[in-house]
Amino acid sequence: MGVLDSAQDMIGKGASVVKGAVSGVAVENQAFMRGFIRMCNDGWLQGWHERNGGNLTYRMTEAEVEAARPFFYDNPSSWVAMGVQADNLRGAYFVTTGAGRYMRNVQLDPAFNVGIVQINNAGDAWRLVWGLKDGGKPTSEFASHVMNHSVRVAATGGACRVLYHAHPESVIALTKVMPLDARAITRVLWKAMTECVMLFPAGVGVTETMVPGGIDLARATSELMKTYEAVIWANHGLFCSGPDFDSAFGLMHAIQKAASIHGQALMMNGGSGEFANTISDDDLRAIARAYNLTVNEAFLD
Ligand code: 2HA
Ligand code: ZN
Repeated sequence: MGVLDSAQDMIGKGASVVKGAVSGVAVENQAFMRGFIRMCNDGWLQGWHERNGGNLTYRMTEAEVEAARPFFYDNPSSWVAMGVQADNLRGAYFVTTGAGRYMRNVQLDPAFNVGIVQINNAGDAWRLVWGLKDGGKPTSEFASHVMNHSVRVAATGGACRVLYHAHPESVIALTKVMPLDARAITRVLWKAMTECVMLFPAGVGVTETMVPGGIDLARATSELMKTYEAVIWANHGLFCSGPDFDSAFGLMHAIQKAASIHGQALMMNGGSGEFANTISDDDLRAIARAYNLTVNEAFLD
């Protein structure tokens, strides 16, 4: 082999080695993961994620799974039973925040704080294929997320991909002073600002005060999620769904803002909910008509 041949050989090898190293974009830099990381950080900056509060899951597309697959663990974790049967999520892959890990830290170290889990073909167990380094597990609300993904996937013909849980304070405060009734709370939120009925025309569901991370909370939420895109957990927070990060985050943001406006208006009004200027039921109907929305009539007077 001449010098030239050997040099060509080296370049050839070098090129293939380099190609191997860069043939895939690191999972942390892929668009779905950048969106996930950004949402965690945005929620932290909003003040919705004290300590390890809140959690986020995202159902990946097939193309995203294929782009991430070269970086999956050679040896995934063993299968862990979920105690949940999700027939329409068999074989699905989810990005999930980690139990006991902090939204605040996601941006600094995604592979420690976030993982990718695969659901088995029976639809009743998960295993870790990427991230959640050092023995991490999916969020304590993972059963709730999977059960609710299953319900929202069915309710939206497969459009729903994101479930987001946070502890927005004005929403939690609202549940201390209002009857825990979907109609009563939805009406207050719709009437806080004119955009609300457009953003959640079905209204929001509400649960009682329940044990966080428990199967009862998961079940109660998934019953409500057949109807609503968002469910308030009394004295705890809010659970929102959506087809993408922007809409799920936006829904959380809008409901929190509406609750905050209502609380401020009550304070300015000496605690009375009889406001000088309010949004009437006819106003709500006019908005729904103008934007061709199917508003939940049962929540209108
Ligand atoms: O992930 O918010 O509801 C921590 C929680 C549990
Ligand atoms: Zn919580």
